[in-house]
Amino acid sequence: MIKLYGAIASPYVARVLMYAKLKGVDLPLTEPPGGMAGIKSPEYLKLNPMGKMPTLDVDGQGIGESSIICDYLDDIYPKQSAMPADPLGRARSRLVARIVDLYLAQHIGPLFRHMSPAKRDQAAVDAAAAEMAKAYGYIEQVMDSGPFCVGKSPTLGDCALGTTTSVIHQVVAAGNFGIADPVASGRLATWWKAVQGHEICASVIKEHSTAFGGFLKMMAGGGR
Ligand SMILES: N[C@@H](CCC(=O)N[C@@H](CS)C(=O)NCC(=O)O)C(=O)O
Repeated sequence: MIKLYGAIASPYVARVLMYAKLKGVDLPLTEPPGGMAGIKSPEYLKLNPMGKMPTLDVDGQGIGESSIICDYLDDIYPKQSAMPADPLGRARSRLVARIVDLYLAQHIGPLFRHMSPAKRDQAAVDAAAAEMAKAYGYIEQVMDSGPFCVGKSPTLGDCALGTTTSVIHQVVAAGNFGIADPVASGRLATWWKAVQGHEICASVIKEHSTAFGGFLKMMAGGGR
C-alpha cells in the first residue's frame, strides 16, 4: 500500500498530488509518522533521511524527492500516463522540473527572508529576482509550442512549474517587492493561462495556494 506524507501548503507535495491526479491515481495525503510537525522525527527520517516533504511510503519503505516519487508512480501505473508520448517530449518535461529544482526554487528563499520592507536588503531581493527571470528564460527555451510545457496536456513539468509559480506569485505579492510577474507575457503567459484553465491543475493549485497563503499569514504574524 502506498501513502503520501506531507502538507498541501508545500509546492513539492502539491506537485506530486497534481501529477497523481493527472494520472487518475488516488493518493490521499496522510499525516506522517511523528505527526504533521514531525518531519524531523526519527520515524520520518528513517523513511526520508533529508527530512523534507513529500515522502511516499511504500509498505514501510520511504521514497523522497517529489519528481522521483512521480517517476515511481509512472513505474507502478504505467498505463495511466501524464507524460508526453515521445522521448524528446518526456526529456523536455523532466528538464522543466529539473530547472525548477536547480535554478528557480532556490531564489524564493531570499525573498522570504526579506518580506519586511523595514529590514529588507534590496540588493539581495534584486539579485533573487534577476536569477528567477533567468531561470524562467531557460524554461521558456525548453518548452515546445504548447500550450502546456510540452504539448497539449499537462505533464510533470507543468506540475513542478505550476505549483512553484503559484508560490512565487504569492510571495512577490505578499512582500510587495515590485517584481514583475515572470509569466506575464509571451510563451510563459500562454502556458500559465493553459494551466489555470485546466480543471485538475487549477484545483490543485487553488488548494495549495490557499494553504500556502495561510502559512504566509502565520509567518507575517511572527509564528512558525
Ligand atoms: N527537492 C525536494 C524539496 C522538498 C522540500 O524542500 N520540502 C520543504 C517544504 S516546501 C520541506 O520539507 N522543508 C522542511 C525542511 O527543509 O526542513 C523535493 O522535490 O521533494
